[in-house]
Amino acid sequence: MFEKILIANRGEIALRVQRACRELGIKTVVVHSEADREAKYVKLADESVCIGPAPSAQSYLNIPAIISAAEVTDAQAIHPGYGFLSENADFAERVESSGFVFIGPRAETIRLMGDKVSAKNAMKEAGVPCVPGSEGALPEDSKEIVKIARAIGYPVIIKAAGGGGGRGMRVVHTEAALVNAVQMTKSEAQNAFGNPTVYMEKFLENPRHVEIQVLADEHRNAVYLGERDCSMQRRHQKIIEEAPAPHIASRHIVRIGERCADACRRIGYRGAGTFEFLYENGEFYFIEMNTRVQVEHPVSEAITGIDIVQEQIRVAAGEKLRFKQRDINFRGHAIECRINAEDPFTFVPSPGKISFYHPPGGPGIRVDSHIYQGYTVPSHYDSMVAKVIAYGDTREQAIRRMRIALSEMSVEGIKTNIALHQELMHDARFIEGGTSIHYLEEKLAEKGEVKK
Ligand code: MV4
Repeated sequence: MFEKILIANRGEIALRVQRACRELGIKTVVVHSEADREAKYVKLADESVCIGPAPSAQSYLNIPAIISAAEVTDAQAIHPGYGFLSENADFAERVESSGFVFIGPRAETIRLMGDKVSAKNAMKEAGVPCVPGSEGALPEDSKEIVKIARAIGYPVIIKAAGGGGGRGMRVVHTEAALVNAVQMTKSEAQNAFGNPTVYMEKFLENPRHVEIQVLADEHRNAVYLGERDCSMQRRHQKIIEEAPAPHIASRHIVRIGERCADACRRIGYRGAGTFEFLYENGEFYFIEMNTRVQVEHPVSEAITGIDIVQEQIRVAAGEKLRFKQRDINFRGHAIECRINAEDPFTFVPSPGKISFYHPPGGPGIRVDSHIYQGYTVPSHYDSMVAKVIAYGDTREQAIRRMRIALSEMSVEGIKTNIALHQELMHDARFIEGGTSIHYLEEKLAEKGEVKK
């Protein structure tokens, strides 16, 4: 096992990784920007290194500074967390070529999944069901493009190979709009990602976002840790995630989960990963794979009892997975609410000093957060300040516990979205379960609180 790990991230996930390291008896180095110098998790680490000024381009994305920090502190491995450099194949490569272990998949795998066309091809080949669409990239010839769209049937969606997470997409409803839409998406893709490659899919009008968590080692062992429903989102920002996904029979999860684990073995996947699916009319359609630990990993930890971050570290050190699929039992229900420092009506970020903080607690409640009374939420980064995870034997119990937790929780001095979560925990459609990716935006539009 490693003796010392460098954590190349900030906020709650830097603390989360630190806790996993501590439990494994591993020393930690936290790198931080000038804006995060006073953060408590920085002081809790065994060592810390300032890697640059507040803007992430000069700190959390500064590859040479992070590698140097690993060198001067004698760390053996680097955990990238989520966001920032976590899915940057060049970073993974630089980490490994500098003699450190990258806690994540091989650089080659990150690159394969980063290109959405090659990711989809690889998954199709591995037997994972995908959204019907073009065979790989769209050709140049307009007539060919029109033919492909006719075969798929309208509406279709044009997506950039370099995109993902909602960036670089355009829905097309008619043949008249098609060729121009492809040209526009290509030129935007060139500007945004330096890659004009686009592909086409059938546009699913009202799907849910259901993802499968996997864990794999270097010895071709792979398991799935069930699914998460992440449909409750606004502008591609998830705000509530839960596991299991309401109203999906477990035999369907077993079938798709086995496919994902099998795909991991075939491509030689290593570490934690997520297969993202759209779920509509009882079918799963693969869209993208995430090659990092995700924000919402705690709900899967809650229903399986497996510490995903510790397992990431173990497999990065070359260990074999300590469990087979048959050893994994799914039990109970977990819901995560992302608490953001933002105006609950306009969604404008609300950084600043936290004048009072009282976190919730009690049976089945977990809070993953780096904040404390007196902490100043910097304006330079993501607005998420805490995750509240409620676990119960049933979904109803998890909801009841979440309501209590939200009512106990108090964050003053900045605005937060706690009131929105409290409202959603009493929303009839949420309580019913199984709402689509459009539900939250429709609800907010009805309330007249969305400024477009
Ligand atoms: C789609 C889709 C409908 N049909 N693909 C958006 C994020 C990116 N990961 C894929 N996305 C979508 N792809 C087809 N063929 C609808 C979305 C989508 C979406 C997906 C997941 C979660 C939230 C979303 C919000 C809007 C659109």
